[in-house]
Amino acid sequence: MGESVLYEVEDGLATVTLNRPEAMNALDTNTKDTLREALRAASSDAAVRAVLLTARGRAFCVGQDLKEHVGILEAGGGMTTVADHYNPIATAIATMPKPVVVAVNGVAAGAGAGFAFAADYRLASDTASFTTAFAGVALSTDSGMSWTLPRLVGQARAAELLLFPRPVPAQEALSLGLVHRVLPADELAQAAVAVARELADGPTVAYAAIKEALAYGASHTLAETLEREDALQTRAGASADHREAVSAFVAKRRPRFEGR
Ligand code: T3D
Repeated sequence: MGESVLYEVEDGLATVTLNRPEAMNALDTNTKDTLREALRAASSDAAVRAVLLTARGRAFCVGQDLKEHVGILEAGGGMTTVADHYNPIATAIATMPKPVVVAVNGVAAGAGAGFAFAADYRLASDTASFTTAFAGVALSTDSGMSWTLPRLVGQARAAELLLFPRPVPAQEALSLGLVHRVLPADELAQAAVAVARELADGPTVAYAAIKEALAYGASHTLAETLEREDALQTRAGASADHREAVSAFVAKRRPRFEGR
């Protein structure tokens, strides 16, 4: 059995691959530890300008490894994994200062769905599905799902999906706004790399500012948001990529962004 999370960086694109296909990429302690550290590495590495999160096998990720979890419960262990893993992982995805693309290749359940919802852009295979799953095992929510899900589908539908967990097929997920694109299974990987590559070659400072502005605007007043937009636009406007984009526009050529 190899590493449960693969991490590779090529030309500014970090690819993080869940690699426990035999366990439907269930999140055991080692997988959660490794995923958290991979995302932290991507976040802090200035050479990384976009992140692609995906998985091997027929599932994307079925959430907490319940087979490991039952052992912890039987041994009288407390629940520390939300603080130790799910919160840092969801935070790393949502606050990554570069775009995060997720390629959902199969079922995404519980925290697995939560990780996908925390990302910036979601592509799904036509064989994929999403289930909140938590209530099915008598849990509430984690991995930021109570924050992301209502923002994606609205409060009423979020409540429905959390109270009555069921696998939502990819096409329905598309119409609900849970994913941006659905592709035939054999086209998913290539399409996801193309999207992630475009973002990795893009204006990284502006992307980080866009992410920060959206997150800030979601929970602040208009006046506060305008003030933050001013600061963020000033930051983006001072970037080399902004100067390059404007020069390229005037010269009628394609810009070449360097991510600074
Ligand atoms: O402390 C804490 O734990 C808090 C943190 C919680 C975070 C969470 O993520 S809680 C939510 C945990 N996940 C679930 O409850 C999902 C449970 N799984 C399912 O509902 C279904 O398996 C799926 C809808 C995801 C997929 O259904 P299907 O029909 O495609 O597959 P299956 O036949 O149910 O499962 C195939 C195998 O995967 C099976 O193993 P077996 O019988 O072949 O040995 C099944 O037990 C295993 N599996 C599926 N989900 C998990 C799992 N094994 C461990 N953990 C799982 N989560």
